[in-house]
Amino acid sequence: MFLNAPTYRTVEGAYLDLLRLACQGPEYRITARGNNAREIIGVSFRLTDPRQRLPYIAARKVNVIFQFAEALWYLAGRRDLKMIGYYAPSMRYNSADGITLGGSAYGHTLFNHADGDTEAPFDRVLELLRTETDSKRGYLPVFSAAELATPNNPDVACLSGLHFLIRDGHLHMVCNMRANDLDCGLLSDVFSFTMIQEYAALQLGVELGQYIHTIGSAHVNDRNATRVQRVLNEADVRHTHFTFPTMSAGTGPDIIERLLAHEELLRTNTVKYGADEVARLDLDAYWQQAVLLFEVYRQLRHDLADAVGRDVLDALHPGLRWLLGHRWAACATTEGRR
Ligand code: 5HM
Repeated sequence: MFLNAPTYRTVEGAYLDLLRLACQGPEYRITARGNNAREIIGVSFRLTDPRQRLPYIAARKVNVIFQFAEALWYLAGRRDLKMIGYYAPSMRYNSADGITLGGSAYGHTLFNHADGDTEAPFDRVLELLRTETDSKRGYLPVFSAAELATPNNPDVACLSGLHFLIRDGHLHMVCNMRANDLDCGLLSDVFSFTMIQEYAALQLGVELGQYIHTIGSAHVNDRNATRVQRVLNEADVRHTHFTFPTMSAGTGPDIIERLLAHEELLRTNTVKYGADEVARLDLDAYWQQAVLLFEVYRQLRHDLADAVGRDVLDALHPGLRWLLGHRWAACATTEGRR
């Protein structure tokens, strides 16, 4: 009987198996909005340790700076292109007005009150779960029917909704996606959504539970086929793993706001931070890591650094340093490239 989603401890195992499935036996070949892709309909997986949200595969070159930026952009309930477009310039193409994102600004939908309400859906769901712990109603819809009514909508939400369930003192989350690009979208989506789950668990004062990811259209675009093959080849011969740390207990809206104030100063090149200065900031060690990542990106983008400051790289978690070293030559340290 295989009625349950297959279980993995880390996102890396699920990601690799989905790529294998799409490459070895795609159910369909599709062409949608100009993209040729291999597709499987209706897949899911379960992560028992949703904190292990990063894969360590050199051929994939994950952009962990963007991933942190996107997770924080969501948690802050934002939709401005100004911030997220700095970390992912291609997101400009999804913006109808060049100023904001639409359906894909999931945090804007989750963390701001909807028309006709005075509270954000996220806060409503937390309130519900505080009063009826076993509730099945902790659902946060993201995709909206109104998106279908906009002609040539460049940005229709791929995330249908997030479902929070507290069972045995753990916050589990089921994520429903109408569509997911297995190579490009899945990793940053799982990264951000599990950060939202961990953030919610902290607000509720419960343990982090399992993460279940379900996809309607799971696909790999043909233009990414060569890279996907390189990823699978590497996975056959090499395994690297770093343990991702636990989000700090005090994390809440105040910390996110303070952190994003530093992010803006770095993004606009108004400040430069050495590792010592970051260590003295009004943020705990967990979130200082995000500031260090934004300082790395400032050096890459504004200073056009050939070699990012060694103090900043040394202060980073070894897993983050490994990912940076495989993405940008300017971040490669002797132990960063193995
Ligand atoms: O034509 P459509 O709206 O489905 O194109 C959006 C593409 O971006 C799809 O390939 C979808 O799977 C991918 N995507 C993703 O995987 C997009 C977003 C942004 O909403 C996302 N994950 N978060």
